[in-house]
Amino acid sequence: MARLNKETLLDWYRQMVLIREFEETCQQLYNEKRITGVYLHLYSGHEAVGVGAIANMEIGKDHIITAYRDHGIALALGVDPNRVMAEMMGRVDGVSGGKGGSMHLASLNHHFWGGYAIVGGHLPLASGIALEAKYNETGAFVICFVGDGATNNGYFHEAVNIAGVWDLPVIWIIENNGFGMGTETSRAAGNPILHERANSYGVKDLGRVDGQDVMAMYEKVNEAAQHVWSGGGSAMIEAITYRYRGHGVSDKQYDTRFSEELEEWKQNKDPITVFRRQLEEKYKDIGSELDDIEAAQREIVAKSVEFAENSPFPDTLEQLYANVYVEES
Ligand SMILES: Cc1ncc(C[n+]2csc(CCOP(=O)(O)OP(=O)(O)O)c2C)c(N)n1
Repeated sequence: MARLNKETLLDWYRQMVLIREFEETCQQLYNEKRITGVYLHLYSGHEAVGVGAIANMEIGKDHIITAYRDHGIALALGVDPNRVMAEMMGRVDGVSGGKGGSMHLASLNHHFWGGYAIVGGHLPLASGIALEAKYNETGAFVICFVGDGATNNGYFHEAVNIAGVWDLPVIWIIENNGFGMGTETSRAAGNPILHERANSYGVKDLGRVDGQDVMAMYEKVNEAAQHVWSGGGSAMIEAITYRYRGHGVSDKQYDTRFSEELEEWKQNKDPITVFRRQLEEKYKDIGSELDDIEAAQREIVAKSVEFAENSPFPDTLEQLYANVYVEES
């Protein structure tokens, strides 16, 4: 369990601000055609979910895997923002050599296994990674993020079931942001209380958590980690959160279609504002420290853009084929 002292809490604040700043910069770069492609799925609004969950991990020991809304996860793990931004721009210094782009971030050192574009496709991998950890008795667990929409995909049911059968050490975190693309959760799920699906597969159902509150998120995932550490196997959490941007950058209708609801979340439940308020209540005169943190993150993101733009595209044959095929031995 992390020591919840001032230093730790400030670090969580730093991570959340870094993610927001990074994502909003990516949106701007996309508008300016400095980041290209059809897909770019931003994490703005979800920051407390990723940061609160990851705070429970021993980085480099425990494992983590997610879908295509992956930039915030990489940053919260401590992957270098320069290399993440370079990947956004398809440059050779990107974390995946510029060949993965926004949806395929990964980092071996951080045990961050991606970044998957196929909805639900990463879920069986989560169970597989957990099987390795259990078989080799590494003591590691796997955090697997899954969107509300992806819980309706067959992979979800197969992967959670096998995790239930074999008591695999996976913490399933459903990021329920209310939408799968433009479809509201309640219109796509027969039972929209998504965490209850755990019960069908013998997985510990830890219920819902306020995904806008990083402290609540940290504590809930800690409860899941205790369950896994005690040998109880898999656990499931449903984090209620909200997506500030459309499904991806090419989703042009979202802001106008849901403007009132969106504004309500931004005004009253923003994860960074909520946490700032909590910190200001706990520590007197912390305001200027928080302002300094914000300015520093703006600077880091601005530098990452510079770094990325100075990095070349992968255009030699060696660069293009590297890490694509495994050579037969
Ligand atoms: C197998 C498959 N089916 C459909 C799609 C198209 N698609 C991409 S994202 C998405 C919605 C997923 O929503 P959710 O799991 O709630 O994640 P969120 O985008 O809200 O984070 C769909 C249908 C896909 N990529 N893969």
